[in-house]
Amino acid sequence: MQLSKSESLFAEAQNYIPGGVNSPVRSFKAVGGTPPFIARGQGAHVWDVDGNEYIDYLGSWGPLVLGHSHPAVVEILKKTAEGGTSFGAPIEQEVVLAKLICSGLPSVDSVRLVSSGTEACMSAIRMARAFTGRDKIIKFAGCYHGHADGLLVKAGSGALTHGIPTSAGVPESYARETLVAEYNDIESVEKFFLANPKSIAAIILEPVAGNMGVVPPADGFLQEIRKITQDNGTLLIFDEVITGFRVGPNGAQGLFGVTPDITTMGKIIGGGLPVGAYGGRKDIMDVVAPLGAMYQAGTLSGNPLAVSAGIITLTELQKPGTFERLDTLSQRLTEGLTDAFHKAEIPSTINRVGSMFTGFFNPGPVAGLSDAEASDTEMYGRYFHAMQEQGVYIAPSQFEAGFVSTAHTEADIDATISKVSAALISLR
Ligand code: KE4
Repeated sequence: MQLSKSESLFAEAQNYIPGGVNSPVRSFKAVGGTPPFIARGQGAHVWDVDGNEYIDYLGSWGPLVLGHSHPAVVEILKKTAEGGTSFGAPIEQEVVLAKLICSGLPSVDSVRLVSSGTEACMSAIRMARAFTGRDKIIKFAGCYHGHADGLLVKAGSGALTHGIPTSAGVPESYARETLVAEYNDIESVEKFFLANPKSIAAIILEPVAGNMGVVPPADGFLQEIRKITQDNGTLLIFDEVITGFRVGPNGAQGLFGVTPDITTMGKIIGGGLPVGAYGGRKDIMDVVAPLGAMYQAGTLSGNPLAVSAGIITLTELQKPGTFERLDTLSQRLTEGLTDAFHKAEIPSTINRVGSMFTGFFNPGPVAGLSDAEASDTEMYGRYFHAMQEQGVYIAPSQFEAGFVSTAHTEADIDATISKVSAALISLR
């Protein structure tokens, strides 16, 4: 793999951008080496500035469920841009996207669009506090809900990757309102309710964890969380920024049959453009300005380009058989990976829900954060680079999810599996 142009660009970037990247996980700090600068993407493939081609399982960290440069997405973006890119005023497409989201997610009577998942989660927490009049929240160690101060406590994703589970710059006064429980451990939640009666505004969680690597909810866990929040007058927030329209047409709440009070979204609903959203029960959403006293605003909220790309993406996903195909392709991939790791006699376990998956360098099971953290991250780093050499682009961290898109073909999957086998041989 020849990366000379990426290397010179990365060197230059570091003169002007912290770490040379606009988001820490992109820096390859966890796996070492130079991040390839991507020149273009098409379908399930990306090319870097040195001309190297990769089969892409990062999918821009989740938004690109249709793959890169989907023709219908490109077409709508061109058409929309010709009419203007932002007005700071209501547009028809906002109503169309809001209706698609409300009809897709059982918990969402009403939805407010914002520009990132961080903004969505930050606003959802503020709304829960405004609605309940309570201050404390419960999150789970290893779950990541963006970088709002009160949520950067024992966070996942890049915070976990770079070993900064509680970020610098977050005042103790903020952090103390955030109680941190253990994913898939209901007793760790119960003790907080016993110690903080009538004080907990909300529980926020990823209904399928993606930011410690993929960790599905244990049987009954989501139902137990739903019950304990109802019993205590606490709101339940599902952070479906990753899982929303990823694990099924009705998100994780549809897949597992548990309806939260509030849902946060992002990624897929913007089709690769900057987007986020929070929505929920009408009585809760009625506290949001201009209706109620909870303030939240945004210059580019409901941006025509993001909204148009989101509409096309959600509409494409509604085509019959789409989620079945994503599941079939993803199963073909993870079965092939399991077989390849087994043949190479490398301890590993693969967690998958729909078209999101993680291969852990860990004999397994990986059912929570402590299991995930016990993975061999040094081996993951070596595997990452071996896969890059083979032309397969995966997350530069053990604590992230991989994604299959509708653009992946059986040929891509089979090629990936043979490339994995070759990569694993090189690790011996
Ligand atoms: P953004 O602010 O990055 O749009 O969304 C924050 C967020 C909220 N909730 C969940 C469940 C998320 O996974 C995310 C962001 N995901 C990370 C990767 N796991 C984004 C990649 C990055 O930070 O560069």
